Amino acid sequence: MIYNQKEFLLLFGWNDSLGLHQKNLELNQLIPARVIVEEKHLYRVQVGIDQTMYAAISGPIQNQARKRADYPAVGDWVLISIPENSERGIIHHIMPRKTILHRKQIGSSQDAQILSTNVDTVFITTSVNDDLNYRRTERYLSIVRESGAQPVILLTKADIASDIQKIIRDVEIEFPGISVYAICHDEFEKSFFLFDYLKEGSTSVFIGSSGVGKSTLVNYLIGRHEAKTQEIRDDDGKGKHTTTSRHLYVSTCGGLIIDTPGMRELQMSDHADGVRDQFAEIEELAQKCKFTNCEHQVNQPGCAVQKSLLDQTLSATKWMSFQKLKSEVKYRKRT
Ligand SMILES: Nc1nc2c(ncn2[C@@H]2O[C@H](COP(=O)(O)OP(=O)(O)OP(=O)(O)O)[C@@H](O)[C@H]2O)c(=O)[nH]1
Ligand SMILES: [Mg+2]
Ligand SMILES: [Zn+2]
Repeated sequence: MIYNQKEFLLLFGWNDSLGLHQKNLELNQLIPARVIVEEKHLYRVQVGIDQTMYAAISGPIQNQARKRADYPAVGDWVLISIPENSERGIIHHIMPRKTILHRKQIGSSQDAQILSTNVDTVFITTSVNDDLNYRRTERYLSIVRESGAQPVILLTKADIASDIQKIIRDVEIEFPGISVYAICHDEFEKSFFLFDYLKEGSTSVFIGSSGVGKSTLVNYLIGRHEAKTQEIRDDDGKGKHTTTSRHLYVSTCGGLIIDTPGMRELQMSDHADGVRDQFAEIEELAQKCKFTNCEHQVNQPGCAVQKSLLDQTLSATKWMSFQKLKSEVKYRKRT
């Protein structure tokens, strides 16, 4: 028995355009549900405020699926039926996705791995210990920009920094236009900015390396210790990959939050557009070089990039990241 349907739909971010889509499909007899956990071809879906169930994909979805994106992912709205006398639902349709956060699968497969869908805000979570790495942050930014979601840089473990305000300022200078916040597990309750993002009906996801404290924050935000957390390794300060699957929760602020496993590496492959977007400033500069085939090397005559590097209007780290990302994208395009 499904109760509180309307309240559930509001809380979980259902909207009029999804309602219209369902109507146009003439699938009004099916029940909207949101995927909260993905297991091996079995999905835990939310169907009511306090009601979840397992659901499997229908035969037609299975038969027609060609790529990863044809399967449901955490964050998806799906339409399900619940066969009589069954505790398991059947997913018949995946609703259009507002945003898709993905990266390339590690290994040989080039099929994009979906990290989550229908996300409004992506918190790029990085600890202020050795994990803080501008180049990695830039890679994260690049995939977030391509997803259509809003990126926010979240610096964790502020307590271990000697001057957190300076770190915030440095990161802000490095990533102009991106909001940067610092948090600390002893003072989560002072992180008022979170209310601005975790509004009812919205979905946010925390991504970042293992051990930066994503699940610690998620537990605080859901008001209970449900997500497993674990100390980082002594020798190199890296996490132990404690969280092993993505999981969507309702936060006490009202908004939905997704905890994710720490990422081992980010492959850029398909993110050429994201790279371009993020480095628009450099692309623009390059247009001003004297020669259209300018390679922007030192001593190249009339090179606007080199000129900006010299007078420091372009940061050297940014230029290096740009070159590195470009060569990665080029490399992936070839393979
Ligand atoms: N000093 C300090 N430690 C923290 C803070 N937040 C979390 N930690 C600790 O960092 C360790 C790792 O935290 P987790 O929440 O498990 O990290 P995670 O990002 O979820 O890691 P994965 O699930 O492996 O991706 C735990 O021992 C936490 O207690 C903080 O603000 N300050
Ligand atoms: Mg975790
Ligand atoms: Zn040039």
